[in-house]
Amino acid sequence: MERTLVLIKPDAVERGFSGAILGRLEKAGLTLVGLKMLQMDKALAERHYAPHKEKGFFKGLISFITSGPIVAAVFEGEDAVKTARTVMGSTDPSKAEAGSIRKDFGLDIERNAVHGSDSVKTAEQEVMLFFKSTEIFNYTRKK
Ligand code: IDP
Ligand code: MG
Repeated sequence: MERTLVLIKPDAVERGFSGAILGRLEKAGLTLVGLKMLQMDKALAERHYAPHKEKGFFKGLISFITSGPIVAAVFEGEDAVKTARTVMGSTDPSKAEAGSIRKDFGLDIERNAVHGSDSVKTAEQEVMLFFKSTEIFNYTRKK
């Protein structure tokens, strides 16, 4: 079954939206199979965002993502990667779709409430970066 990594970013955690965001992903049919709270250090943040290291916003992004605790979650389901990103909406909250997580909870293009893996391959790598295999659970979601 496909898995994806979700991070609830410091802006959303500190504004009390963690539960609501997890709820939206569950409501979309995804199964929560891993969950933890942590504060990313610079090394983890730079690894996670390595594909963006040449971008002008990289330094600010590292500083933001390490600025406070985050919630990391693994969600599983058919098309989990795409489903999670659809529920999250576009990167820039001001352009995100009505009813999306970023539209409702994001502040600006940087402080946009959530991260979601962008492909199945990236998801596998990102899940491993944040979770040990024993921290991911197997169960059937009931109706
Ligand atoms: P995504 O999170 O929708 O996949 P990416 O392009 O992968 O978007 O960017 C990663 C993260 O970097 C975004 O979620 C956002 O926090 C931040 N970011 C993206 N573009 C900008 C920008 O133009 N200015 C500041 N931060 C940005
Ligand atoms: Mg991305």
